[in-house]
Amino acid sequence: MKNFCFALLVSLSTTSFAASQIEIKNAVIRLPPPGSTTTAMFMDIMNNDKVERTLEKVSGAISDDIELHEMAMTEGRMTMRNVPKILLKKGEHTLLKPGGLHIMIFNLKRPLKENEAIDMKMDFDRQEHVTIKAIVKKDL
Ligand SMILES: [Cu+2]
Repeated sequence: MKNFCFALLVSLSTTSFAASQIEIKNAVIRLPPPGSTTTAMFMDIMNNDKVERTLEKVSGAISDDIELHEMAMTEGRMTMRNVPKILLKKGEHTLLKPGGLHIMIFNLKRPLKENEAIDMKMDFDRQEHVTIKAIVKKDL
């Protein structure tokens, strides 16, 4: 039993080492106004890897309709649009924030509550998947 536990510990620490190349902090979801089923998620993604990485997909039980978005100038107006992936430069923080890159959540399946923690799955290149908890916050 002792050996088994040791082996388990080693394999767990290997997994967390591999996942730690991408570090996600301050993941938050904006509390939508009552009746609204659309919102956005923001966070700080640090790429500690020696190469450029990409965020490819975000999913979660709260919605089947989640997109990666960027803000862009179109005919003199700031608009948002869907992008296939978000580039994460090596050794840099990529900030997803209001008015910039963000994760758009449409068709929420249930109302969110302030300060609740929502499990979200982030899919990166090289088949790397990270599950995070995003906190629902008012006034983002
Ligand atoms: Cu958007």
